[in-house]
Amino acid sequence: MRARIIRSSQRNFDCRLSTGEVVVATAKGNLLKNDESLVVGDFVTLTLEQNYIITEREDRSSEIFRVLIREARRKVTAANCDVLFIVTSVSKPAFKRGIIDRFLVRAHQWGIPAHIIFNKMDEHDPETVDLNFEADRLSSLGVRCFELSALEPAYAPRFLADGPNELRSILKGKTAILLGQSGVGKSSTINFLSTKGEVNLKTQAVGRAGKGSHTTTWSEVIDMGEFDLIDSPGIRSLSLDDINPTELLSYFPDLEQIATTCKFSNCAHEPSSQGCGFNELGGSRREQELVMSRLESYHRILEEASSTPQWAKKV
Ligand SMILES: Nc1nc2c(ncn2[C@@H]2O[C@H](COP(=O)(O)OP(=O)(O)OP(=O)(O)O)[C@@H](O)[C@H]2O)c(=O)[nH]1
Ligand SMILES: [Mg+2]
Ligand SMILES: [Zn+2]
Repeated sequence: MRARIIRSSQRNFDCRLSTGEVVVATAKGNLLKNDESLVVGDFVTLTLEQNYIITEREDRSSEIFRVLIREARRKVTAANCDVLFIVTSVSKPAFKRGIIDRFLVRAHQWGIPAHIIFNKMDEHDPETVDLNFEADRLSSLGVRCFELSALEPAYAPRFLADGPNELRSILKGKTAILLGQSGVGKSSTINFLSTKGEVNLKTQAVGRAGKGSHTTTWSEVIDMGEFDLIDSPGIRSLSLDDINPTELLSYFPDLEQIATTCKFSNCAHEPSSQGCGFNELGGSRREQELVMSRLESYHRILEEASSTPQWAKKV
């Protein structure tokens, strides 16, 4: 019978059957040869002997992974996600634009469409985070931005077109994974989206320094009725040192397009670069700032990606 892995711990897998019932299964030995070969989100075939055994894993439509350069392999942490939501907080932890751009690079690498959730809008200070600026700088990428307060069910968007209702409507029939720093409210957002309150994931206050408490420790699939959400542990920092620097610009399609206007194909896109398209941007001052803020992220990540030797990245 067909099932979906919703949690895993060492060699035991919690699997959800089509009836909604959750059973514990172990896996046939050959499925665990590489220790990451069964992950949350995988669809599998189960047989019932003395207990449930996973005999087969279906091909994946997508993988959330990271390249372990020292071990020259991919570490997959979740499978079959249709869309990913980068959850950010506009209060504590402090909003970090760079993290959004980093996750967008990953989303491109994984081939999964990404959207942003601006959470904790009940504590928003317009002087600190300009939501319209943040949304406009990503609009050409097809990234949608949702504003919400996971603790205030009635919160209606004040700055952007999309709020909780639009979020619910694009989730129907899909599997979405929530990613972001610890304490931004990933688990709270999932609790909030369960309209009947049937989901009650553990959450924990952000510490004095504005840092999350790393409350969620393992990824798991949450059955939301009309859709599946994957809760994930908050990250400390999102390293991109496994990215090939020569490919980085292709993960910034908005910048890549402008770069085609640079006079030299090996242009470094620095303020001193001759004939660089980024130094001759048209449009309003604000439009230029939107682009330059993306270019700044690109340069930061490029520096990091260039600090790791190339031979280490052939995975
Ligand atoms: N004011 C306010 N607080 C919120 C909101 N959403 C979440 N919080 C609080 O922020 C804290 C962290 O929320 P969590 O849902 O545990 O955050 P998380 O992203 O799941 O964190 P990790 O599991 O550690 O990665 C909790 O104390 C929540 O009550 C919100 O919209 N407004
Ligand atoms: Mg959590
Ligand atoms: Zn250039």
